[in-house]
Amino acid sequence: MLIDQELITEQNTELEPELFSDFEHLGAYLERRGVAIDGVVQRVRAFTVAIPTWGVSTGGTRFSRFPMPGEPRNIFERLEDCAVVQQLGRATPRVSPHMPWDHVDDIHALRLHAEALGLGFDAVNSNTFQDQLGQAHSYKFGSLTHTDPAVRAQAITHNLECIAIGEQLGSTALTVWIADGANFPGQQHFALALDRYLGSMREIYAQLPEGWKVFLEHKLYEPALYATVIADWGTSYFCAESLGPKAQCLVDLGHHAPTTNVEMIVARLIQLGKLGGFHFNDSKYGDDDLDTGAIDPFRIFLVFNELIDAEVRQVDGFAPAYMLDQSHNVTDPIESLIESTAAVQRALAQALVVNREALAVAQETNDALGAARLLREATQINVEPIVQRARLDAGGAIDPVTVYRASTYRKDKVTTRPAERGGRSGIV
Ligand SMILES: [Mn+2]
Repeated sequence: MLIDQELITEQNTELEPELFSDFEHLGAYLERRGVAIDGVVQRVRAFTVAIPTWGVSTGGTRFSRFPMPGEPRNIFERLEDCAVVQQLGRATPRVSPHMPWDHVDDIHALRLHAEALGLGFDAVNSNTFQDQLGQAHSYKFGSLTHTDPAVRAQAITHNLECIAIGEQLGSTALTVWIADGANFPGQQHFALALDRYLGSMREIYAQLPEGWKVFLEHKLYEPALYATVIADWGTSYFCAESLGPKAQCLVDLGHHAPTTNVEMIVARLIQLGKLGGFHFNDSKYGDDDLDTGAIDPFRIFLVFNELIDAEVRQVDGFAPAYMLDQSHNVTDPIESLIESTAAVQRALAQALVVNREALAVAQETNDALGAARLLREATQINVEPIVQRARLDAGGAIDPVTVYRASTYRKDKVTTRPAERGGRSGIV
């Protein structure tokens, strides 16, 4: 255990009387509304969200990165920090690696290291948006959609290597996000670029092992600032549908124009049977990669409202993969990941207490205000005791950030992890 279990127990013992009192009160309130609180706690407890290995390092912007003393310097140390998030919060048992950032020669040793920390591996992310040292061809003008077949072949090979590594790590999915696009009108032939993408993806798709999925992650803009090949959910859906049943769409909340109705995209992809999963984060202006729930918790709730609706309707094959994808520039990433996990759990709990029968009646009878009231009421309920109880029952901390701050974890790491020069920013 990376954080002294005594410290957790001590803090929990102190906070339990207040939590149990709040929980009882909330339970009575929910019971009057026809909701059994224990069922909601069980659902929140069963919910897990993956964390990205790059999320535990300090992020950065185009301008700078301000590394935090004691931050992890390699995948083994990144896994340790991920394990702290899991030990305190108990909702993040899997990590999503990024290749080649997390590459090591001994993949088996990496898997064992993760297992020893109580962690498993989620989707493997390929990286063809930057050049690596010694790489034969540059991705400056694209990767899977590049005009030169040799560049495309190199990008395909990298994705196949990611699958091979993923198989050794126990992963069952590959996430593909490409930065390919254009910065100038006329620079790229739109149709030919998309054709080349599909051609490349078909070769990757053909090598997917049994039981695997490939998630196609779309993004409106950046680094291509005029046109991006896989810019929106419509293009993503078309590609996933063209590729076959193992290909699904991944929704990164920050990868849309600021006013886009993301929950409606979620509903559409559910209806079309192509919702593969999420990268949760929050934003105010663009792909800000801020902490989930930091800016607009209502939007996260509305996304979960669609997810629970799909679950209640038992939509065939509905099993999205959940992950956080954030850039922690000014906080301790461990604290941000703990808080963001709680924000997702809170949205889930609120979506679970929506009176769906009443909502269906309001929708069928065109009671616009009544429908809106039902959603608003759910978000006004303080579900914190449910989230805290779920964490406590799972062996975590009632107040994980306070326990973390009371520990000497980061302070110890400042000594044992002397800073290295350079380092990457890690935003995808
Ligand atoms: Mn993402």
